Amino acid sequence: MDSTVNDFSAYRFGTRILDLSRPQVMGIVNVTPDSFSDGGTLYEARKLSVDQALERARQMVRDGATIIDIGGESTRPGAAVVSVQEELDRVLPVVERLNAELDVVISVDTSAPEVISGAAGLGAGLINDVRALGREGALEAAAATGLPVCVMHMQGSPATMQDAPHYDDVLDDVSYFLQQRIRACNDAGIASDRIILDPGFGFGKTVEHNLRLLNNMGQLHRFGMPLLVGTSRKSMIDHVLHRPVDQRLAGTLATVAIGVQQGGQIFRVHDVRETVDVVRMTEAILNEGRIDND
Ligand code: 7PJ
Repeated sequence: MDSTVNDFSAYRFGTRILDLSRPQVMGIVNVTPDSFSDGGTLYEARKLSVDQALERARQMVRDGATIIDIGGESTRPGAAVVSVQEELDRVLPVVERLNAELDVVISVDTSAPEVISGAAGLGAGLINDVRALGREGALEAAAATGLPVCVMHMQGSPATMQDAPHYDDVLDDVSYFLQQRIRACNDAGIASDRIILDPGFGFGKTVEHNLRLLNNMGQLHRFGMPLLVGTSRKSMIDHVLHRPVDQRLAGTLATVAIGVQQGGQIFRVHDVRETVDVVRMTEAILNEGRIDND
C-alpha cells in the first residue's frame, strides 16, 4: 500500500474544489433538537429555523470554514431515534439554502440512503457517515452521487458504544476496520480518490483509546487518503480536564494542534474562528514560517 500522502491539492467535492494539502476547517451545524453540545440552538418554538442555520453557517464561513457539516441525527448515547422522514425534513431545506447562499462545501452527516441521495441532489459536496456506509443501501446511494465519502470507525452502535469499549490494539483494529470499509466502497464503485478516513474519536473508545489514536493518527496515512479529525468538545477532553461541554475549547484546540502535526486534513469543529487560528499557527511552526498565511 502507498506509504506517502498523496497530492490532495485539488480535491473535488462535487462542484467545489478544496486544497487539502493544507488543513481545512469544517464547521458543525446540528439541525437536531438534542445534540450534546449545541442541540436545539437552531430551534424556535420547537421548529427548526433555516434562517438561523444559515446565519450560523455564514458566520463560520466568515471565520474561515471551507466545509459546513449538516447533521440531522444525534448520535450521542441515549439520543432519540429519528425517522428517515424526520431527518429528511431537518436536513434537506438547510442543504438547499446553504448551497444557494454560501460558497462552501456542504457535507451531510447521515447514514440514511434517502438523505444521501436527497442531499446530493440539492448540492451537497460530501457524504459523511459515522456508520461508514454500513446501513443497507448506503454504499450504493453514496456511489451513485459521485461525491467523496468520509468513512468513520465506530465500535458498536451509538446506544451502547461507551459501555465497555475493548481493543486488542486500537490502532490496528481501527486500521483493519477502515481497510475493510475501503474495500467495500471500492467494490460498490467508490474509487479510493473519493474516500476520506476518520478514526472516530469518542465512538466506542475510552479516553486512553482516543489519546493513543490521536497521538499516532498519522499512521493512517498509509492508506493514502485524507484524514478527518472530529474531537470538538468531546468527552475525552472532560476525562482529562474535568470540564463541562461549554468549557472544552482549550482542550479541543490542543487536539487540533496535535491533529495538524499528525497530518490531518479536515478538522470538524464547533468553534471555527479559534480553530482556524490554531491551525494556521501550528502550520507556521511546522513549516518554520515558510508558508503564506493570507
Ligand atoms: C463525528 C462525526 C466525527 C465524523 C459526529 C459529535 C458527535 N462525523 N459526527 N467524525 N462526530 N466524520 O460531534 O460529538 O468524529 S457527531
